[in-house]
Amino acid sequence: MSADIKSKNDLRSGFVSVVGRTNVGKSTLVNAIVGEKVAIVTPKPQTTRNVIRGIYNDKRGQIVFMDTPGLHKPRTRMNETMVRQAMDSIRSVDAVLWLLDATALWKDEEERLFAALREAGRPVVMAINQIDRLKNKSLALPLIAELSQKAQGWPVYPMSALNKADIPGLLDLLFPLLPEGEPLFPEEVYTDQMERQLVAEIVREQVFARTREEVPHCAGVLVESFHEAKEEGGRVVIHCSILVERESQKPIVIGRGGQNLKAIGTAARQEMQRLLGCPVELRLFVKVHPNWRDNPQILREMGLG
Ligand SMILES: Nc1nc2c(ncn2[C@@H]2O[C@H](COP(=O)(O)OP(=O)(O)OP(=O)(O)O)[C@@H](O)[C@H]2O)c(=O)[nH]1
Ligand SMILES: [Mg+2]
Repeated sequence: MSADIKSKNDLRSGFVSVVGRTNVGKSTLVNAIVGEKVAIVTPKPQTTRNVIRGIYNDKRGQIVFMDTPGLHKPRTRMNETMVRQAMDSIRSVDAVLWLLDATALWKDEEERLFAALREAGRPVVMAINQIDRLKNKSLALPLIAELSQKAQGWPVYPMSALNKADIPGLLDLLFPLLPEGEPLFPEEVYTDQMERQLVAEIVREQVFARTREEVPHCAGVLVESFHEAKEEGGRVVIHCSILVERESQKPIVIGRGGQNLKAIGTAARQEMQRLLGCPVELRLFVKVHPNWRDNPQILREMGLG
């Protein structure tokens, strides 16, 4: 057997679902591990709405991380789908990375997830994230002890997704949990998302950043058209609708004199240009669609069906 073939047999590859309560830092962590912006991140809960794959490679093999919507109490069909997708993911993966919040360790969501994980029987790593937000580092010790007691053998790893130095130790815990095998995706692929989905998410991130209270949660983005550049160096023309649920939300998104929508468009266009590597013409339309989050057809169009 040649050395080359032997080294290939030593590779490990598989799927790791990243789960946890909403807002604990799952998307931040997946982006940090992959080294690319796979998923949008905002300070608001319920940011991630569907399962997004972010792919990490090193000489040990490949981990396909599945960033999932955060667990919360769902009040619409869309939110039910979000939570269901996250819970379903734990049965089909090689290992689960459960992210917890150092400043609020254990709530109802953790209790439910714990029961589901024990039933699913997949290997689990528990990571206590946002450890940097503790006033004193020594405060982490009782949290680790508390979780270790519950965990029944699952490793407990304190970390901050904002601290790159914490990532290698986490990967060391995950790789041994994966089966031996060749990478599942080519090395240059870092996500499974299509350009259209990435574009919709870029707009949604700006809507989240520039609206408050219930408005971001009631907003969704549909890519109405995406026209490739006709010639080399030409511009991509993208039309997106921002759906809101009530008439009163429309002027909030648009802002006085259209200023807010303009800011959303400018920031989103700049990021699209970086992503696509060419000039982008972006048109945004704000539409009222009562209860779209309970509308199966719209949810399917958004990939949330
Ligand atoms: N201080 C600190 N902030 C963090 C850390 N990880 C994430 N955050 C912040 O927490 C907020 C939520 O992060 P996300 O990555 O969107 O959280 P999420 O778990 O993906 O949230 P959902 O998609 O809503 O479930 C953002 O403002 C992040 O910048 C961390 O380790 N330390
Ligand atoms: Mg997220």
